[in-house]
Amino acid sequence: MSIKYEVMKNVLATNRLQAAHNRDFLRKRKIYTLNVMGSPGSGKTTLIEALIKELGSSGKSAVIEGDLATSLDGERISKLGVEVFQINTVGACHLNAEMIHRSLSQMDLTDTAFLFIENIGNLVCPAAYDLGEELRMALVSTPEGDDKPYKYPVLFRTADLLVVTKADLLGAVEFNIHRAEDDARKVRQDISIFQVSAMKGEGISELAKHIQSQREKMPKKFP
Ligand SMILES: Nc1nc2c(ncn2[C@@H]2O[C@H](COP(=O)(O)OP(=O)(O)O)[C@@H](O)[C@H]2O)c(=O)[nH]1
Ligand SMILES: [Mg+2]
Repeated sequence: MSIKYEVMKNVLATNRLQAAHNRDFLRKRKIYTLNVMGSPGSGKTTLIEALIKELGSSGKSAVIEGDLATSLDGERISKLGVEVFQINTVGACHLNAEMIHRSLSQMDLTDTAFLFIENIGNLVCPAAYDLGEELRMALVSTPEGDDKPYKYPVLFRTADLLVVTKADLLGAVEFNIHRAEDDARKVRQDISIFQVSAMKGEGISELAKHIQSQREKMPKKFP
């Protein structure tokens, strides 16, 4: 019993060290990094595409795409002309800091201002792993149901931002936006909340402005 506990503790401690190293590397280059988490189909790739376009005038973006298999999302994103690195975890249900470290060493990040990391689609495993990001973004799409922040508290407790996606479907599905927001604030009092429809372009400029302003607050000096 205690042996299993020790193993998990060591895995997370090693991940934390690697994440701190990634964070230093990225901060030194003033690259603002976002860890995008949510269920499969919650709209992660579509939101990243919309944000890259919206943020275009504020700086270059790059993307690390995490998927179990295929490079479908990586190919989608690369059509926008940005640097993309596709990771296939071959079964693992989350990205870890070592995977990000290896990706960073193979990417051209010259003049990159924003780095989006699309995590593996689920609301459980990614929560435990710091990747070295500045901002943790948790997505809930309206068709998934408003109970997700209550049912998956660990993810929302560690998230800085709740993004309710597919807001254009609010009238068509039963999703109580107040319940989702209240539950998210119960697990993380200071969570910022945005409602967007990447399909209709609604809420994207507000979210992009928030990301830009957070980047400006990044620490300027490092040891
Ligand atoms: N109605 C609606 N559908 C969306 C929106 N954003 C994404 N989708 C659709 O949701 C599906 C999954 O989107 P995708 O971005 O691939 O999700 P991911 O698996 O989380 O990366 C696709 O069919 C998208 O067209 C939105 O704002 N509104
Ligand atoms: Mg995707």
